[in-house]
Amino acid sequence: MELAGIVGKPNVGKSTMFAAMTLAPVEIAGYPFTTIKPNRGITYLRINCVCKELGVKDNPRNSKCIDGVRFIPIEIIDTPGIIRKAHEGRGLGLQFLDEIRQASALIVVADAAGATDPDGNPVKPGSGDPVEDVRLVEEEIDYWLRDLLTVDWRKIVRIVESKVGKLEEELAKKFSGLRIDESAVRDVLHELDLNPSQPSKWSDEDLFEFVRKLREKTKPIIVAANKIDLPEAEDGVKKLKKAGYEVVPVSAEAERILRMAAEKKLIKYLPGDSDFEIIDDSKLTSSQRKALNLIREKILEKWGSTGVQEVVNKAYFDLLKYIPVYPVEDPEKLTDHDGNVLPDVYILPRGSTPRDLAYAIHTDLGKTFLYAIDARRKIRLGEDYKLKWGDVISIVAAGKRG
Ligand SMILES: Nc1nc2c(ncn2[C@@H]2O[C@H](COP(=O)(O)OP(=O)(O)OP(=O)(O)O)[C@@H](O)[C@H]2O)c(=O)[nH]1
Ligand SMILES: [Mg+2]
Repeated sequence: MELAGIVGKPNVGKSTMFAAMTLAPVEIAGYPFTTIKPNRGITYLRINCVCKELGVKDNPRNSKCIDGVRFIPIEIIDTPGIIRKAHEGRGLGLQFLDEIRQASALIVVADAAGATDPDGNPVKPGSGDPVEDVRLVEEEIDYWLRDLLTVDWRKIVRIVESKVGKLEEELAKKFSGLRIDESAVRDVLHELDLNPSQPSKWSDEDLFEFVRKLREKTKPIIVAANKIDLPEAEDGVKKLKKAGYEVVPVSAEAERILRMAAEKKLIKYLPGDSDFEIIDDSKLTSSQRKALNLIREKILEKWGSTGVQEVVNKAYFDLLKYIPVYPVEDPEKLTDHDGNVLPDVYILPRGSTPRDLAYAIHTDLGKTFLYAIDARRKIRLGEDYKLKWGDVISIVAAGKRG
């Protein structure tokens, strides 16, 4: 399952967003370092399911389908707050970043309302700088990566300069636990024009620049500009966008309230919806009614949604450019071997082929892959066919169909 990490300065709303995404009961409080250990949970990407277009009733297995909306699970991790010099041990340090080494994307939560100082202490809204919230986190992660590399740097230099191994290979080996491969390493070495045969000549700045670029390439970030329910956030969102970040305006607290109200069957609301429906008005207390009306007026009508669903959707579908694909065994009935209609959805990087899909389902299926059928058009696909958004694919493998 894909993994996304939530990182950020203390007290910006990381755990609130995590709670809204997962409905897990986690600690939330208005002071720094409330979270001291990472929280893990499951959240979902939201897409329009192909069941509607194909006019079938589906029986999802690895995902959920609610009123024609498909929800695809991903793993999400909420982490403790990061402050400047965390890599030197300030605050809670950075050890906990080990837990998000495998993340495909990072969600950096910023306090768009500027209601916290650089250490996460509450201040008058509008006085904190949300752009600094993101920069400090990026830089601390870069120091963390640099320090990881520094531990083995002399060994790597020796291996490379005695021609026992190549720098690309050694660096890729070093970072393989971080989902960083040799081609990413090679690209960065090339872009920065760093000499791969004499790493002993690299300066400290070269090393830092190298990990910075490597991080940008392999762990793209999306900024969740939180607290848009506060008026000061409007300016903060603008500043973050101007700084060039991929920004989603968010109210984690509003999403948490809506999700909990939906869970209690007080309202009809799916994550990512632009409005909700009150199921039975007589069941609401007057303060609940007031809170819901405020959310509708101040967030949904103004910003289009609470933004929380958009954060993960944008990370996977825009930033990482993944596409959803539906594998089926029977291309006529669109079922698996148990007769479930459109049972599964997989998300794959754009440019993936049916063989890549087979490997994503199971290594054995990848190895025995023969060809694939486009179940919509009922045609056999060529070896180099690039999968498209919402493709329904039947894989034919040696010895079995899967
Ligand atoms: N106005 C507003 N406040 C929010 C929002 N989301 C979270 N908060 C508040 O921000 C404070 C911090 O929330 P947490 O979720 O604990 O923040 P955190 O980033 O996990 O904090 P640490 O675990 O200490 O790093 C709490 O008082 C929340 O109620 C939001 O969307 N709007
Ligand atoms: Mg927290």
